[in-house]
Amino acid sequence: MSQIQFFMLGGFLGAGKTTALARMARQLMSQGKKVALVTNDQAHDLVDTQSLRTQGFRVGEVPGACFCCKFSDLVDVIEKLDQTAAPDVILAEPVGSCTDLESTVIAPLQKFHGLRVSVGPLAILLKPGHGSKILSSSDGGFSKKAAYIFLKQIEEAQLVAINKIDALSSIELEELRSLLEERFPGKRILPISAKTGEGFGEFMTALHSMPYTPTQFMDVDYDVYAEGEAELAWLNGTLRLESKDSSFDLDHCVLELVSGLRQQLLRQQAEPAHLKISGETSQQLAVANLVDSESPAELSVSSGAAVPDAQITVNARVVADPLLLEELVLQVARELASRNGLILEVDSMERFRPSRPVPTHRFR
Ligand SMILES: Nc1nc2c(ncn2[C@@H]2O[C@H](COP(=O)(O)OP(=O)(O)OP(=O)(O)O)[C@@H](O)[C@H]2O)c(=O)[nH]1
Ligand SMILES: [Mg+2]
Repeated sequence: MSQIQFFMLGGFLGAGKTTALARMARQLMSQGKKVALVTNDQAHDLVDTQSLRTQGFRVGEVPGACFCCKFSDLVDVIEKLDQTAAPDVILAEPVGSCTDLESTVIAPLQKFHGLRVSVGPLAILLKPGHGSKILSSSDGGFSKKAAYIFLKQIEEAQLVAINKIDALSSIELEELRSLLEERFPGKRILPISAKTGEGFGEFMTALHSMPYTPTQFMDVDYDVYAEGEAELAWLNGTLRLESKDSSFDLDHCVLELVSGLRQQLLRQQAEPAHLKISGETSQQLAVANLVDSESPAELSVSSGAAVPDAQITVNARVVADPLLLEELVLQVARELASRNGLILEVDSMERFRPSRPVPTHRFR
């Protein structure tokens, strides 16, 4: 039996990991490979899983904590995918506020499951918006502790892909590259766009030609890491919207929700790391995103549909008090419902600060 190739693509919240994994999967599948994906986040009801499954991919999910703290769940998901889908390649997306992945996930996978799984290099996507601020020593809207996670992700990566170059001028890209080279000399850097595919061929070639090479394992101050993670409050909500008369525009609805929340967060000076809101029916999916306070809300998955009702899922990571975040989400949803003649029901609302990461394994 040939080994399953396992690639993990890290990077900060909203860097474009899910978008890139979908493109990677499509590219590998067009070469005749069987591909499965694994999503991971601190809570349940993940917009990423929904979005990838709607695109037709085989997706396993590790919800409830990061891969490092749920290592055996990750292994179970890999085994299940192996039995049910026999993939040649598994692409995995860790939580965007997670670091120390080499010593807690990559090296343990290789040591304990290296016969079945061939582990690729740890690659990350660099998020330009927050990245250029943090690398040029401003806080980027976060405290130094959350910025610490951002920098540690870069430090441990074998390959750093500057994503979203379609949205950067050549001067902005060169500035970002110089900041990276100055701070992390010798790091392999590639510019890509997960959205348009620019630079993707080189990125895929690099991933395949760079075997995972164990390092000394970087130092991580888990007190700072834990406080940085906790700063980024989680909110996971599921709501139902139903039209009082006929139907409503699903794309417009999720976009309006994200834009409304953006206004509220700006007012509160609460920096969003990534806010995702999906609208789903049995047939349709729309997803709107907000990746920082300076960018507008945008639609990443469009349904083009008018629907009588929909389930709305909110996944938010924001520097804010979780209770305030919940209040703002409910306020914006109520306002949207009353403006558009919709009935709003709140099915579930979970909000918390992620607890301290306690990895199952931590190789030193
Ligand atoms: N312009 C541009 N936008 C992109 C690109 N890649 C991703 N995006 C957008 O960035 C937003 C976040 O993308 P995701 O793929 O969900 O990011 P992620 O890293 O998976 O986010 P988390 O799972 O929350 O950590 C979405 O609105 C995407 O459409 C890109 O190459 N260019
Ligand atoms: Mg994602």
